[in-house]
Amino acid sequence: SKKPARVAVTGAAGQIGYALLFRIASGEMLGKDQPVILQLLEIPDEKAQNALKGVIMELEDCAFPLLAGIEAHSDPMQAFKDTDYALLVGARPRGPGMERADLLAANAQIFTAQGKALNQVASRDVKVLVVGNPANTNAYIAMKSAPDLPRENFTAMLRLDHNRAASQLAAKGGFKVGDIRKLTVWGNHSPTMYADYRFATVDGKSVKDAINDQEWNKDVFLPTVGKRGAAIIAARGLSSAASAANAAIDHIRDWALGSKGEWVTMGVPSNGEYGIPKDVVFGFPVTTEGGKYKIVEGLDIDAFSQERIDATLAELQGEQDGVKHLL
Ligand code: NAX
Repeated sequence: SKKPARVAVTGAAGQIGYALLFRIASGEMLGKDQPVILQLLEIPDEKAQNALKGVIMELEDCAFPLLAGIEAHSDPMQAFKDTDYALLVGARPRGPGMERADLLAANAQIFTAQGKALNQVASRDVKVLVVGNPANTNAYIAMKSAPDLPRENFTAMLRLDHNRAASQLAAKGGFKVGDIRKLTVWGNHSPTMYADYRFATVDGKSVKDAINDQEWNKDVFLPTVGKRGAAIIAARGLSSAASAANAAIDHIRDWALGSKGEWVTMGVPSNGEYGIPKDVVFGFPVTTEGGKYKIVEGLDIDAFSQERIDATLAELQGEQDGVKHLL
């Protein structure tokens, strides 16, 4: 049987963690033949560590055949030791009266420390997914703090936005959601993201032509996808967790096991594609194969799309400028 993969998850006692860990342990992320060792990180706070113990008890009680080990940690240097995958879910949420700059600074501290720890102790091939917000900027900070690891191994989660967009399109066009191909979301994981279905197809036919409604795109689709997180908070009283965990599973599964030629959306450091400055962690359409992703190049960017891409890029650069002095 296969050698177990080491999977580190931060924020493991949080709500996304609770929706995520059981699916990783059951083989939904890395395959039904791939044993995993979970290396779980929580803050040292007693309440968080106790909650983590409870989650671990439940993981044990599932008797997952693929779960080859579980570790609880409060120090990233231990949690990231030899890890093959790092899902950075834990982050500092915005507290009452907290300014945006404070939020960026608090997260910069977390992701600088975690980037440094990954740099020192993780597998040299570690695949990193940042879920904790602001996800793109946190991924950028971790990447910059880990100069000895390949920069392309640091990614941010745009997959929830991608999946939300797919679901809205399916409802509008009467498609099966699983039949939609070549959809993407450009930019920042924030309401400025640009979900783009100009290239999307169902059974080889254009989704844009089938819907043929630019007003709906601009006035309904983009705001609905962009504000979906807020709509879920308003309805549930809690932020999206199961759908976020599901997107994290999709992201890593496709990266590790391949997308078989299909496009998926990942937030990845730019190499200059589409005029996005190098190293900005940006949502792009990618295809994946053999554990590597490749940005889909050569797509036509029309005036409307360029405007949207510029806006989400400007927001991201503002975030990056806000943390540069901390790196
Ligand atoms: P919770 O507050 O339920 O859980 C977060 C957990 O992280 C807590 O248990 C906390 O103790 C822990 N934590 C905080 N700092 C840590 C650190 N330095 N090291 C280890 N653990 C730490 O939040 P949850 O709902 O699980 O959301 C987690 C993060 O995902 C948030 O930042 C949230 O904004 C972000 N999201 C990102 C999404 C995306 O698409 N990229 C969508 C969903 C979600 O909103």
